[in-house]
Amino acid sequence: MAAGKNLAVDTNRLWDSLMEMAKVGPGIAGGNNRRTLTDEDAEGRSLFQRWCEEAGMSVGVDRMGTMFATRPGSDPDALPVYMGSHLDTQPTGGKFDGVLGVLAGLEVVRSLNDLNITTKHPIVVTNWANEEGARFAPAMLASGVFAGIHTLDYAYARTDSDGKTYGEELKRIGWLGDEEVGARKMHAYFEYHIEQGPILEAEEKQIGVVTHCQGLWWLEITLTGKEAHTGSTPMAMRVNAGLAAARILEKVQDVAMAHQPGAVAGVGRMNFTPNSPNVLPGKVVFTIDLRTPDQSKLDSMRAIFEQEAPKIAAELGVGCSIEAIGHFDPIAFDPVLVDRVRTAADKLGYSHMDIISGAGHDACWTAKLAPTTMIFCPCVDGLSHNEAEEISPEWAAAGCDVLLHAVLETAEIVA
Ligand code: HGY
Ligand code: MN
Ligand code: MN
Repeated sequence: MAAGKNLAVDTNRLWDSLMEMAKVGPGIAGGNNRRTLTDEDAEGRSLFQRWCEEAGMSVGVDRMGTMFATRPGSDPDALPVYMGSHLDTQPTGGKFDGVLGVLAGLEVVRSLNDLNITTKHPIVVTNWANEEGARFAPAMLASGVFAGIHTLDYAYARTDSDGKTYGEELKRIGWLGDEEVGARKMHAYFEYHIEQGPILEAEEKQIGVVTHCQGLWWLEITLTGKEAHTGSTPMAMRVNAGLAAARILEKVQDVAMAHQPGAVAGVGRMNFTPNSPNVLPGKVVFTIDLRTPDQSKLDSMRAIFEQEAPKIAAELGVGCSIEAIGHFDPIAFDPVLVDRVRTAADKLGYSHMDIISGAGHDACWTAKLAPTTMIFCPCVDGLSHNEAEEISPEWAAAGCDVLLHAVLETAEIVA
């Protein structure tokens, strides 16, 4: 039985939930600072759990702290259809990155309850732990363990800038669950997300039919120089890790431009030690973020830094080590599910276009386990990872309607 095209979610209820969650871990400029495994994250998790239970769902938690809220189906043996994203944010994050996908999943369930619809497959709404990787690198850590990319021990040992480990902090906030990570099997996975780029708004499209996600490398570079007085040390006697870092940073821009079209590269975090204004750094650590949908370009950009960064450092007598702390190759999402998203947008009369995701998502890892795809809505000026991140209630609801219909098509309405 197909869902009638008038089947829609409750825009105001979805928007109210987004605004309610935005009050948890507020930023300093209207966005959010709800970094993973902080007390604010714990508060957001409890709010989400309460809402799920009020909607009649049971909530399970795995040993990475990922939350799974289940709405039963008529066939308990049928593999569930999963929806989800993440409630953790960047330190200067917006109100919608990740949160929209989790709360839209909740809104789909709330709407199914209102309409008294029963599906054959159970439906699960997921809050993946530590998608952002801002506090504990790499990004998509919990879904990476779920997909067998990382071990649990590796994940538990990841440390934040204060030296606290993921495992300790998960226990401290009381969200260490008992489910084995990755034991759950999926019939399909849908992730609804803001585009985090300018294309849909510029093209005046309401829905992004996400066909692929670009590949990524995170290369952590550690440069070892010699601490010395910035005033009294002659220039010829310096072993200047800061200068080596500056030259490599310049190369990041050059390499991205040399791999156009479609490549991007940047550095968002750099730490100097001892980070004192009149001490030349003994150590500089920074992460190079390389991305492109083109596999050969992705491999080429990484190879250039593996060769060139040590050379640049050596010219200055500076030591250099490189650790790949994040990686996934370009992902093609499931064509059947992609077409269901496109068909749902058509049925609902929403304008849409195919699009490749510039940002990484937990869907990149679930795609290795089960048929997976994504839905995008536009965001104002394409801005994200910024407290001014903004969408409209209408944009939020349009994508949620498409999610509702694509999920129903996959979970099969029985009554
Ligand atoms: O880095 C990313 O693309 C995602 O926002 N974690
Ligand atoms: Mn996200
Ligand atoms: Mn993000």
